[in-house]
Amino acid sequence: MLNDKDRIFTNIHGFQPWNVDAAVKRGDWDNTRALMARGQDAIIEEIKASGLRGRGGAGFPTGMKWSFMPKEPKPDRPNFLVINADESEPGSCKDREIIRHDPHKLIEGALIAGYAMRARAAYIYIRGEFIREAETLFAAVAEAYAKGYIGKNACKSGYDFDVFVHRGAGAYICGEETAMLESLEGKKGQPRLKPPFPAGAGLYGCPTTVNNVESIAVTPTILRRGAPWFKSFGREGNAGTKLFQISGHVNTPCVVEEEMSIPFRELIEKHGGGIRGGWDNLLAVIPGGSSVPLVPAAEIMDAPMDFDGLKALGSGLGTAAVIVMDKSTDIVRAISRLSYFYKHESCGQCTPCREGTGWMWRVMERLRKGEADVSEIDMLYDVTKQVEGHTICALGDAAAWPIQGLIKHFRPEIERRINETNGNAAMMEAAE
Ligand code: L3W
Ligand code: SF4
Repeated sequence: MLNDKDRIFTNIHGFQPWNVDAAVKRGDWDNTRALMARGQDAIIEEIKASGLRGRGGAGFPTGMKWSFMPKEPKPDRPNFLVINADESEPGSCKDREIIRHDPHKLIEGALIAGYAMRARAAYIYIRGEFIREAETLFAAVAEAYAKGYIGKNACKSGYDFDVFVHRGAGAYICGEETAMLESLEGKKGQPRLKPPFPAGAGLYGCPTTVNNVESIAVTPTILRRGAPWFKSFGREGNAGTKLFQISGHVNTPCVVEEEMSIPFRELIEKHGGGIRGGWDNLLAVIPGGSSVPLVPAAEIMDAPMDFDGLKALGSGLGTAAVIVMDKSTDIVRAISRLSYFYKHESCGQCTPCREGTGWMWRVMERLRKGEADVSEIDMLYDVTKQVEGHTICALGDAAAWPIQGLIKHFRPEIERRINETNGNAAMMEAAE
């Protein structure tokens, strides 16, 4: 269980101002030059040793990702850092809070990470709908320039580093790292085939690291307090503290920083105020944002909330957006609504996703209304398997997995609904 003194995001609820003077009082920008003076490779090694894994959904080791960047960039092929602030995953709302209330942690992290990976500049790509957040971020970046923290000779380190804020235009797919790069280049936001990974050929074809806002914002504190401190939280392979976003049928929905691997029940008791109507009323949980499969109540109760614990349940930590559903939830309707979201957000460039998301949503709607035949459940499962793993980016998988989770755990409910509708129709026919 995390004590207040071990929280990285000390202003995540905005009780104090976000501005640079308040941030400095909280410990940000404290002798950043000395952190940089440790040297680029030492910083990367420290982040590797901390066990930090990417906070954007995939959990890729952050230090390792930085180490893929060329150590001697060519003048005509500079290294770039791109920070993914296109937070659009249904249920996710943590990067928004960092930018609203603690933007200097992100900007200081950008400088340190950018320096470590020999990047010339950082581009922060912020979700188009985040209008107030973008205003805050632009203002915070201007403050950092005015103080000499970034720009020429950043923090008097002798290193020149620029930070650019780029606003998105409302497409979920631009949160996929290569679609984001296309969008930054002024093109239509459509994912690229990988490999090459951005580390080999990213923004304008140059070596690029794409990291999530939270991954970057925690790095200054890790360096100040040390890798062993960060690693002391969570289980092996799942280190650190984490921003959990608890929404849905709990008594007190919130964004909270907790120790990784905290059991689900403890997380909800301590921060979510318990389940609405009591624990017996819990139906299921989507533990990592809409792209990961749901987990039924009985299975998640004692599960450690981390990458490996949730993977073992056939789901994932994702962005740690914990969506709680009680027994009043129409679970088939909920998943059907998610299917509509993925159909709507598909960029349309590959056939299994463009056509498959539409198919999946239409069959989900038939199941929701109880109009389908029972045999369509297996047919739908087949379609999800034809989409999964056969697309350019992970959106195809993300559209398939929630449906697979529904069929795996709630098949009797789907069948009940179909039988009830058929039974009602038969009764009506007999009555006529
Ligand atoms: C160099 C290699 N780099 C992997 C890099 C890669 C990327 C990172 C992870 O999807 C997931 C998705 C969503 N050489 C490399 C390499 N990399 N191998 O590591 O890569 P990957 O492919 O495992 O994941 P991804 O395509 O980045 C991200 C899931 O996150 N998600 C949340 C999404 C949330 C948002 C939001 O709200 N902003 O988008 C939730 O589950 O479904 O599975 O950087 O380049 N050999
Ligand atoms: Fe576009 Fe979907 Fe293909 Fe991703 S999987 S590239 S969103 S069509």
